[in-house]
Amino acid sequence: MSLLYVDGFDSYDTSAIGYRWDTALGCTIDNLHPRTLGGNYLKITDNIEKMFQPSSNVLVNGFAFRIDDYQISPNPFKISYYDVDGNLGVEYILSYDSGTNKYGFICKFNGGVLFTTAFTMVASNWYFIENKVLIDKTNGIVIMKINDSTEGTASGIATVDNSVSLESYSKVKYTVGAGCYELDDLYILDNTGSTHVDFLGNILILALAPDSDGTNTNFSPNGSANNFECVDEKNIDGDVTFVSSDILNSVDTYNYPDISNNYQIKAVVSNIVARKTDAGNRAISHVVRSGGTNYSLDDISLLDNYSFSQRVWEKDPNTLNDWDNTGLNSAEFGVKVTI
Ligand SMILES: [Ca+2]
Ligand SMILES: [Ca+2]
Ligand SMILES: [Ca+2]
Repeated sequence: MSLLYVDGFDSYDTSAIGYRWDTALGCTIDNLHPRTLGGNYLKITDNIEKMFQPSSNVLVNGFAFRIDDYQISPNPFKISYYDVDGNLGVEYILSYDSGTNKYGFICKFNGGVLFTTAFTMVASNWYFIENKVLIDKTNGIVIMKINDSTEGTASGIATVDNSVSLESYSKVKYTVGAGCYELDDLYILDNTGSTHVDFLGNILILALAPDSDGTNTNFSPNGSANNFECVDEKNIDGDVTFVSSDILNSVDTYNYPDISNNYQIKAVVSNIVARKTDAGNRAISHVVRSGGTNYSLDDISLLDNYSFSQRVWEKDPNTLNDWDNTGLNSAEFGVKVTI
């Protein structure tokens, strides 16, 4: 694993935030202040948490950030990490400089200030914030970038509680103490694997929904005539429209709209919401069809209730190279019954 989670907030509505995030209070999917393409973003007035399975002691988190309504408070907006035992790790706290009317971040661990960034941000503008932590009891490193420029760094420091069982973080929390803040184009990665092991830089996340049935239609459509019409809605509709199968190795794949610009594609991500109705264990895998071959990933055991899974294809499995427009535009994505 390298990319642990990505979210452009364009493929679901406020009602589905709970599928993707572990807790969310005072959060909505909003589009009043679009950053650029993919204009929906997450608006936070309270807090939101994401848990993940760490595979290393390096964590990088990036997201577009807009200060919509700043209010003076000890912690108006902060990014907090938690280690695998639940102890608070490094925090980045938004701060305001009244002399220049600009904003920056203060990086803290265990009450001590590790660094203060340059104060470069103004309210109502989008910025791309990235922070990296090397998680270590004595030799940790913290770095923060704003719009690809390193604005704060510290090293040779503790970034994890001395008693922690494993030097890794497993949760990030964004908390608003006062005001309103907006996030978009968010990624979280560790440094395992060989593709994305460090800052991605200022990225954009595009959302695509299925627009026709692909090569594989082994599943049965329920609630709409065609398979893709059962899984193309933004507002996840539960048992109203869905595709289903109880046959091992059934595959459904869908076509997606072509992207016209010549983007440099860092990864392609597929998102599935699924459940089982069997009493026993049933599992699915995410599938991509590229170059005429179906490729599937790990088995994901299903629950009785709908649950969300996201898988990342950092390379085109057909070429083993970075995705290009041609490969992506002809690829199909879908689902397979594996248990
Ligand atoms: Ca977006
Ligand atoms: Ca549906
Ligand atoms: Ca296509």
